[in-house]
Amino acid sequence: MTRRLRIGIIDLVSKGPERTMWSWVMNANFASIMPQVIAVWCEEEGHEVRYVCYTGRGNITRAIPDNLDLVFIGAFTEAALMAYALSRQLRSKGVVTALGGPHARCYPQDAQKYLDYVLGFTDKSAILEIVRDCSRHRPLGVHVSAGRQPSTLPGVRERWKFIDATLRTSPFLKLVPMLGSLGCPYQCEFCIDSTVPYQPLDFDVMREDLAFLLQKFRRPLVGWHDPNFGVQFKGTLDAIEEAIPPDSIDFIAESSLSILTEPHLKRLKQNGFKALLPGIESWFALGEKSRAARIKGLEKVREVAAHVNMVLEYVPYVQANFVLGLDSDEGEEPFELTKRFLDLAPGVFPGYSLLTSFGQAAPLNLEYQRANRVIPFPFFFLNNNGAMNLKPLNYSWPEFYDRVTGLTRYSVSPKAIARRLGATHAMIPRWLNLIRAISSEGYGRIKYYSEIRRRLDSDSHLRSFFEQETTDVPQFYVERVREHMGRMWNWLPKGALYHDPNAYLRSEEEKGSLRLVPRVAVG
Ligand code: B12
Ligand code: SF4
Repeated sequence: MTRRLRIGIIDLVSKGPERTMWSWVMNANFASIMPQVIAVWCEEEGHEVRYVCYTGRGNITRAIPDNLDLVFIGAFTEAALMAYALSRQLRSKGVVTALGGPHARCYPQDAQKYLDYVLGFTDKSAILEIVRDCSRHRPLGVHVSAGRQPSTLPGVRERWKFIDATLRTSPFLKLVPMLGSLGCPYQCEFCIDSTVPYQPLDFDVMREDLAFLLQKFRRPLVGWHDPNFGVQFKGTLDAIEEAIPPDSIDFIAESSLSILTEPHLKRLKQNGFKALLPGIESWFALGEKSRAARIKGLEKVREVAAHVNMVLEYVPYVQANFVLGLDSDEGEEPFELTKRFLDLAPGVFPGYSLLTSFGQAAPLNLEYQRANRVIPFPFFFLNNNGAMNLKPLNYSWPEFYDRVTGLTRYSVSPKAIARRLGATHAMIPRWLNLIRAISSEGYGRIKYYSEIRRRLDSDSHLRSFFEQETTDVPQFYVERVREHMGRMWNWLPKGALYHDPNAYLRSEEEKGSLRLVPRVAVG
C-alpha cells in the first residue's frame, strides 16, 4: 500500500510575473493538458493534490503550499529557468521535484541537474513509479520515459475541476483544452513530432467531453492541442457531429493545409470551427505539409495565398505560421515573398518563428550540433522569437535582423492592419488581429528586434556571442532574465543561465543508438 502523499502540480504558462493586458486576457487559455491529467491520475491513486496554473499573476511561492512531498512542474523551454528556480526553492523545503513537458523532452540532461526526476513521454505508470519512489536524486536526477505516447488520457469531464479552476482566472475568454490525437504522420524534419507515430485518441471520450461542455457553457470554446488536427478527418468530424448539434461549440485548431481542402472546410464551418493555424513555414522547403511539395518561390506564394483565401471564406480567423532563417533561405527573396503573400492574402495573421533548435526535439538537431551551429542562448529566450539559437547558414546576423525587422514592420504597418481589418468580417477576429498587431507580438517585437540589431553594431560582447567567439552570456540578456523573473531570480541555481548546446549529440555518442534510460533508474 503506497503512502498518501501531498502532491503539487504546477503548470508554468508564464516564465515570470506578468503585467501586460495580453497576458491577463490570454494566459489562462494557454494552460497545458498534461498537468491536469497528472492531477487526475494522482487523485485516482488517493493522493492529495494541489494544482496551480501559473499565468504570471500573483506570487507563485504563495500559491504553492508549504507542506508538499512531491511537486510535478510542467514547463516549456522559455520557462525552464523559472522551473529550475522553483525546484531549488522547493528542495530547500525538503520537497522532491519532477519536471515534464516540452523542456524536459528537449533538454533532459540539463534538467537532470536541477530536478529529482525528468520525464519524457509520460503515461500513468511512469507517474506512479515516481510517486512510489518519491525520493531525492541528487546531484543528478533520474530520467523517466514511457518510451511512447500514452494510448489514453483522461478527458475534459475528468479534468474539469482543474480546467474550471484555471478558467475562472481568465476574465473574458474561456478556452477549454482538448486533445483528439497524438503524433503526426508527416515527417517535417525540424518538428518534435516528426518521429512520433500518429495515433487518434478514443472518440467515445471525445463525444462524451463535447456533450459535457454543452452543459457547462452556453457556447463553449475549445482549443485543440493536437499537433496536427484532423489527420483522421472523417472519424474526428463524425465524432463531433454525433456528440453535439452543428455549430454549437467554437473550435480552434492547428491543421496542415493539406488537410484543409474545400470539402473539409465546409464541414469544419458547419461544425463551428472559428480559427485555424496552418503552417506554411517556408517558400523554398518543407512543402509537404502545405500541400505544395513540388512548387517553390512565387508560384508557391500564389498557390498558398489562394488556398488560404479559400480557408478564410469558411473560417473567420486564420494564422499562417512561418519559420524565418531556414537553411534553404537566402537573400531578400524569402522575406519579399512573404510580403507578397500578405498582399495576396490580406486577411491572414502571420505568425513568425525564428528558426530554433530545441535540444533533442528532432534528429535534425544532431546535424546542427555536429556542425557546431547551436548558440547557447539562455533557455529563457528560446520561444521562437526571443532569440534564434542557430547561426544562419546564408545570412550575416545584421542582415538577418534587418530582414526580420523589415518583414515584421511590413506585417503590422498601418496599411497591412487596415487591409487585414477590411478582409476580416467577424468582430472577435478583427479585435484579435488589431490587438496582436499593436501589442508585444507586433510593435513589441519590432522594438525588441531593433534593439538587438542596434547592439549587433554597438555591443561587441553581444556580437561575439552571436558569432560564437564567446559563450559568456551578454549582460543584455542576463539583465532581461533578472528583471523578468522578479523575486525568483534569487533562487536561480548557479550556472542555470548556461547550458551545453551540444548535449544531445554528446548523449547520442555516449549511448550509441540506445534510447535514454527507460523507467526509473538513477541517472
Ligand atoms: C498545442 C501546442 C501549443 C498550444 C498549447 C500550449 C500548451 N500549454 O500546451 C499553444 C498554441 C497555446 C502553444 C503555444 C506555445 N508553444 Co506550442 N505547441 C503545441 C504543440 C503543437 C502540441 C503540444 C501538445 O500539447 N501535445 C500533446 C501532449 C499530450 O503531448 P506532448 O506535448 O508530447 O507531451 C508529452 C510529454 O512531454 C509529457 N508532458 C507534457 N507536459 C507535461 C507536464 C508534466 C508536469 C509532466 C510530468 C509531463 C508532461 O506528457 C505528454 C505525453 O507523453 C507542440 C508541437 C508538437 N508537435 O508537439 C508545440 C510546442 C510544444 N510549442 C512550442 C512553443 C515554442 C510554443 C510557444 C513558446 C510559442 C510562442 N512563441 O508563443 C508558446 C508557449 C505557450 C505556453 N507557455 O504555454 C514548442 C516547445 C519547444 C520547447 N522545448 O519549449 C513546440 C514543441 C513546437 C516547436 N516549436 O517545436 N503551443
Ligand atoms: S505537419 Fe506539423 S505536427 Fe506534423 S510533423 Fe509537420 S510540423 Fe510536425
